Amino acid sequence: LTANELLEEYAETGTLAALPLGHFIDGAFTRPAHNRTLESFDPGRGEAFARFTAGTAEDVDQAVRSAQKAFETVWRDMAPVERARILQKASQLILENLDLLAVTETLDSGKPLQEAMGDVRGAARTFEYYAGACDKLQGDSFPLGPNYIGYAIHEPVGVTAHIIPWNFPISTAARGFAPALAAGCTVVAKPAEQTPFTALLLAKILSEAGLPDGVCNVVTGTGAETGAPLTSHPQVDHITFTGSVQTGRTVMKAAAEDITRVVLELGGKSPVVVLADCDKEQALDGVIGAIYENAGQICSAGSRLVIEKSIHEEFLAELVVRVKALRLGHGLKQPDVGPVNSAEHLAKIAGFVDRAKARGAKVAVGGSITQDPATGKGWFFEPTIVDAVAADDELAQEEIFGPVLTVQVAEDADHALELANDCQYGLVAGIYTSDFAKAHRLARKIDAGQIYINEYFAGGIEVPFGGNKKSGFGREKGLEGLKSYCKTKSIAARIG
Ligand code: TXE
Repeated sequence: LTANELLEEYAETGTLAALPLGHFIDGAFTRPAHNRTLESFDPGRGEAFARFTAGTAEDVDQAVRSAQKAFETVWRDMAPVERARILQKASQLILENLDLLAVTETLDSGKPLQEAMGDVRGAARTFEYYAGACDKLQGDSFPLGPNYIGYAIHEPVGVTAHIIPWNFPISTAARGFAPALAAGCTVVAKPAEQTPFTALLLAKILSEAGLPDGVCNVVTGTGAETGAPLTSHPQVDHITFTGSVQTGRTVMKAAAEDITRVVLELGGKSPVVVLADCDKEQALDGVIGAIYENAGQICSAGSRLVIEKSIHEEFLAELVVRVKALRLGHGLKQPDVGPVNSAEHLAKIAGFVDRAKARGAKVAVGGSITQDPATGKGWFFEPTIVDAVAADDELAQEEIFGPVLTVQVAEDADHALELANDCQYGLVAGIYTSDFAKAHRLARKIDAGQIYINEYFAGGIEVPFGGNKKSGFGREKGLEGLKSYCKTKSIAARIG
């Protein structure tokens, strides 16, 4: 299957029968006996374009058993350098399949093709990074005196479940699979029902890279029928969940039943603090990218601009000019801003803005549902800025997960800090200032898992990522992300 084959079929029929249909279990695509299917939609047109299997608890059980067997018989005890070679090969094959994966991601999620290509390159980089870490998972030794030996080793936790959201399907899959596999764990994943295809393709690519059968399995379906049986399966040893606070709570309760380890990466309402002494161009670019990339559907989107009063009017005027210049369109046409992922999600975003208008909000630009100007189709929301929002307004507190920027005006840096922290979430924060001492003071005091100074989304797979407060707990990425998939065993022996 190539990207061109997909594009030709899509251009001719508007659908894709060529995509894999079925789960990926034990090294092969499998269709369960019942084979009930669901539709996946192209958000850029608002129309169904492909079908996928609606998994059941039975399918999940088959996948978990396969992962359990592969863990015990082949993967746990494989020499780390051998695991490294497979992950490195996977990285290379992901890049060889760049176009196929990116086109599939764009059709399924709606995101602009250039962003999807960035996500696929990021997935390849993630496998490269963790390939390098496989044989460097060193333990420790303890000074117990001459008559003892004390040391600790890191063992893989076992079968890991990965519940994946629709906003970064391949990135989130790679971010979970690569460190889990590097640590010696096996995988059962459940992609979001809106975007099932790239996780399936990734599992197939891993298999082509030499991953033994059963080490990475993907079961598609809804949260209730497939996700819930996976997170409550007794043979699952670790759950990596990325999604909403509400579902995160349900997953944590399921994990509590069996005392299963869990990492929760939930939502955000992240502030971008822009101080009067910043480099204006740098800050304008940063603020635009922070909220309009992926149409704002990013857990770490910079959705609150906290701006120092003395530059508020001037900065906002310039932002509005730039927002008006953003081109909307179908993801395959490489627009500045693509559609949002579903009709329900579009309605949710519009609900936030309509309620704000009813409260008398100052909408500086945008504010309405719209369509692809080329076709009159698709689920689009205008890039929007709502100015001078009070700290207790729902626009400043709730995750909208769309292209809607909330502006909060701060008297000075101290007030900006207060506004930045006045929120239930604590995922990331951006700071724009030319005063490095001020930047680091704020960075220390803002309650968030990661801070970006003078470049929003700075850093890559090397940097640990995760939330504070209602944004969750546990860290992914970096070496800390690898440790999530390990359990430390300490061994102390008397030798004298
Ligand atoms: O999330 P859910 P939804 C936020 C964002 C968005 C809102 C709702 O604000 O508007 O959440 O999105 C699976 N047991 N984020 O409804 O339900 C589900 O099938 C196990 C932020 O899509 O959390 C999907 O695979 N799994 C976020 C995944 O959970 C279950 C990314 C996420 O879906 C399940 C996405 C269950 N009972 C949404 N119910 C981020 N942090 O980036 C559902 N799922």
